[in-house]
Amino acid sequence: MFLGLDASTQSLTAVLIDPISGEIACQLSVNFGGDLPQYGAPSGFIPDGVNGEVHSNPLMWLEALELLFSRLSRVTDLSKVVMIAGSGQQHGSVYLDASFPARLGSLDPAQSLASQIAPALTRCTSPIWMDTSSGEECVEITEALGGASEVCRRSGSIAIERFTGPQIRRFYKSDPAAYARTCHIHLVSSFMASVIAGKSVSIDYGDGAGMNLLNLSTLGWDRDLLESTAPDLSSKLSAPAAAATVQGFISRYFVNRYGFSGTCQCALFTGDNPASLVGMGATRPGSIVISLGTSDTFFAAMPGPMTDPNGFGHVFGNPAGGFMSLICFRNGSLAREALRDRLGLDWPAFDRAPHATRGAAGINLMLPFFGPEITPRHDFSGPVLQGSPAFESGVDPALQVRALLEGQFLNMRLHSRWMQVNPERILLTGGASKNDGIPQLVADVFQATVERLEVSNSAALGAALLAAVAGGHLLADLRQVFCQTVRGTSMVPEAALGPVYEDALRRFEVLLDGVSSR
Ligand code: XUL
Repeated sequence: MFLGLDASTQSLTAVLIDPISGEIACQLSVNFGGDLPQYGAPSGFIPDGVNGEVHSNPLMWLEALELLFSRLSRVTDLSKVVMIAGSGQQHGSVYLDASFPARLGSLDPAQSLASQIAPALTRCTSPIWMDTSSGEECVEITEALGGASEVCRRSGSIAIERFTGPQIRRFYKSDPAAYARTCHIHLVSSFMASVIAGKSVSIDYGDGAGMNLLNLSTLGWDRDLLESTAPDLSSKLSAPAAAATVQGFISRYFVNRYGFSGTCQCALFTGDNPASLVGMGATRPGSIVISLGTSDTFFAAMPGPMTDPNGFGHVFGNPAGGFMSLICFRNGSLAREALRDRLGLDWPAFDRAPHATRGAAGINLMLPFFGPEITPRHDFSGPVLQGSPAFESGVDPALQVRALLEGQFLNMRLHSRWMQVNPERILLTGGASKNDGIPQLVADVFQATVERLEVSNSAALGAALLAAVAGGHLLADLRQVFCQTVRGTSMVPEAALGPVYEDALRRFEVLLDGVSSR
């Protein structure tokens, strides 16, 4: 059996697959807020950060790993797992001193991971992808490289606040002594893989491309980007490598504590979005994936390298080879949750709303941003509404729910134009894709057929498939078995709504331009 783990913003998820029988043997999650309330991170990050800082506690991720393995060991025989791979929320970083490899190599199964790794942390919290604090550092890196287009040409993205390079620079500037003590900088993905492999492992091309440090032409760290980010940075990063490269046997710690076999191996981890591309069976160009998570992401395998002239889109390594494009929207579930709470609805009522109001005359517009947004970049302090009095006053909550969702997908349509794809088929994944209301709305806004896969944990499934690939299975065979769309659930667009949403898109753009230029 092959185990895939996904360390996302709000939870750590395991998917265990058996490629021979074609079965998913087990799926389990640990929710950081619900299962580990002692870390004070109800949504997986430490609330109330100042100056745009959003951090998380890496020890919480370690404790979640132990809880997940102990739950898994109760329902399945972990000695049957032959390979583990995984994914992590992208861009988040972990800072460790010279003792990290030795600590990993001599973990005592009688003590917890968190207590044994904690002394190696040179920064006790980890900036994650929601962090917008490194604007100044982005400007400095951009100037040092001679402009945004040069940073983009090399790394696939302009300098972006949440990307790891600008975050590293901010750490170096704010605490140079702690930076100097740091000998290993890891992404969430490579940190978790290192712990499982019992040694400090590499960063893969998929997640590494989210750092503003990887040169996409050479697939090595870019010397000029490293130098303009922080001194001596190359010595703190291990050489990048392809996802699913086998790293060696699992640490004895997990063999002794949770019953894994000593011959179980560990492969490199990747980012959650690249893993999701694999889990959705979308590693070849042709389909667009929309993932509705804490952040919403819009991504696709790329036929050739192409960058976003407006700087919102990114190019990451595709774990199956080549590249993928990605656009991230910060106000994903965060905005849906905020509106649900503001209107006093529960999730079932929220999911029914777009269905109930389908075909309502006229499109009310909502700029669906309840906090700072990265696509487009703007410090929104709340949504902007334009429409009928019943809509603006909120007397009919369903109208607002519908406008929020329409606004989210119109914003996606607007900001994915640079990809020059007119998707005929959209694969939808993530919690909010389960009921029919939202998928039908996506089909109508994009005028494309929307399909869903059986497994909603697409990143963890993708990681499990990558583990199987590392173990010698062919991705094409695995895709046939594990990435089938659910029959009878595809949503066909209503053609009459095509011109309606064309018009809504134009009005949305005008409204957004007016607000952004203020
Ligand atoms: C992608 C991004 C988020 C995180 C968290 O660039 O920032 O999607 O990967 O899921």
